Amino acid sequence: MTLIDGKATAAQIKKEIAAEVEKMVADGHKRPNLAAVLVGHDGGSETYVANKIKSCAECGFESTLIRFEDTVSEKELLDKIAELNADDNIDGFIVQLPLPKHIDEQKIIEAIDYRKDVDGFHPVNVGRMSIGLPCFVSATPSGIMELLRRYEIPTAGKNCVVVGRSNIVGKPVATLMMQKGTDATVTVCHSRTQDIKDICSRADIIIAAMGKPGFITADMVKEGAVVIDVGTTRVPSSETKSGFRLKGDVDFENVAPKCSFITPVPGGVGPMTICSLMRNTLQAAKQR
Ligand code: L34
Repeated sequence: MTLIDGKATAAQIKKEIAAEVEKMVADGHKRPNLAAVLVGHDGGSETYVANKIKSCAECGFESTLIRFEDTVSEKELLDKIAELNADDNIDGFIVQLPLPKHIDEQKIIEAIDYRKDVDGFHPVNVGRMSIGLPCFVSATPSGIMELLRRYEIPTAGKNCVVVGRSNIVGKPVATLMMQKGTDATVTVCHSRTQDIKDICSRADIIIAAMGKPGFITADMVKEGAVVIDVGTTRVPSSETKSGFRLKGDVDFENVAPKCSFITPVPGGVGPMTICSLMRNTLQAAKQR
């Protein structure tokens, strides 16, 4: 069993990005600048956005954090997005999800200029990705693909089962896995799927992205399978200072011994998500 080290891989990629940025700067270009909009004080979002801002510094980027209370109106948020769209200093920006219930997430996503949409959530980017055109690919799916590439995990003709059908992970990662060049045979399972255990147990590659801690158990996993765990749910824990710990969608302890490759939580897909965002931001800066 090989443990896929997302943290180390992300650190390596950030070094590569930083080297490229220093070259750009030496050539007289300005540093890439990423803005992040954070609404409210959700614990997970706070951590993820803080990690993104920290990664900007590691990559030699400028960053701008814009905070709103969770009472912000949709109009105020849309006004800020219009401002960021027009701001020449900002190469790309994200609006961290989830947003409070009174705000229409889709409306927010569609207000972002797709050329600055480094999250790759805008329908233009999603559409371009789905037909294999250059675009911003959303960060979690592209981080997963990068891990498969860097660990030289074969995908062509393999049975890949994606569990979860969200717009930000399940759907795009299924699309990427089936694309020419990757060539997996993809099955997507979700909450209404029948015989999910049977389907998973035939998979060469399982990508678990439904946000149900410990859902994928050892009896669902074939001997020698590759397991990618996208879940990061906070569960109560008496063993940590914070009072919680992160748990993936995979019952790691019992599944890992059966796998050829597996990602841990934390330290697997999470850090790669952030590093893909850095890559997209660099690309945005180059394109402008
Ligand atoms: N707009 N919203 C927008 N873009 C995104 O790309 C995200 N996502 C998801 C939630 N909402 C978003 C993230 O940033 C999930 N996500 C994310 C990012 C980073 C990490 C996890 C999820 C991460 O850094 N995970 C670390 C542990 C962090 C901790 O200590 O809590 C890990 O090792 O898994």
